[in-house]
Amino acid sequence: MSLYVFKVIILGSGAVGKTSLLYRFVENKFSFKYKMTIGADFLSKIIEAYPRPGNTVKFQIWDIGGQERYKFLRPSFFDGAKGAILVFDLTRWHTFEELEEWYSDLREYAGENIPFILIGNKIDIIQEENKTYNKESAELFAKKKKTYFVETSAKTGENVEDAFLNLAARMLKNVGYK
Ligand code: G3D
Ligand code: MG
Repeated sequence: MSLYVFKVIILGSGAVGKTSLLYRFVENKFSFKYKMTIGADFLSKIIEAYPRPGNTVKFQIWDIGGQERYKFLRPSFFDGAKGAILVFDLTRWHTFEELEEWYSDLREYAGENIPFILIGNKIDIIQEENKTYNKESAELFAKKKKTYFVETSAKTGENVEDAFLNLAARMLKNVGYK
């Protein structure tokens, strides 16, 4: 039995659902009243490690607020991160385009080696309104960077746990867990 503690950072433009995804994962709730961004603090959650049970992973997930505060907090935000989640909003394509910048910050401040996953959030709206989006581009972005793309909904909870489990597996692999 081992306990792995991993700092994870969640990145993406405003209103893509970062805080909501965190809240869904940690509390299994979605609330329209939950508007606060956690800022320099973090939320923790312990999960059974994938792929093998017996080991546990403790996520310490750091959320970030607006741009200005982000720039100010940047060094401590990235420091010691072992994994990252890049989020865009499936209903607002510019938030996908903005990911290149978040990605380059990730590589510059957290290092070339830390694993990340790509989340397209708000799939419930796409489904409900029969919308489409440029899925090929999202998949290509993930493929080029050798990672995993998943559509989630913080509102319904769809794929949220999956996304975090996938990241846990990548972080464990990255620290040499077999
Ligand atoms: P942020 O932390 O990235 O800035 P928030 O984003 O988590 O604050 O979410 C921004 C808005 O999107 C919120 O709406 C939130 O309820 C909504 N949202 C987040 N995730 C989802 C989702 O998966 N589906 C739907 N339908 N909405 C989502 P409000 O109106 O409260 O500002
Ligand atoms: Mg937020």
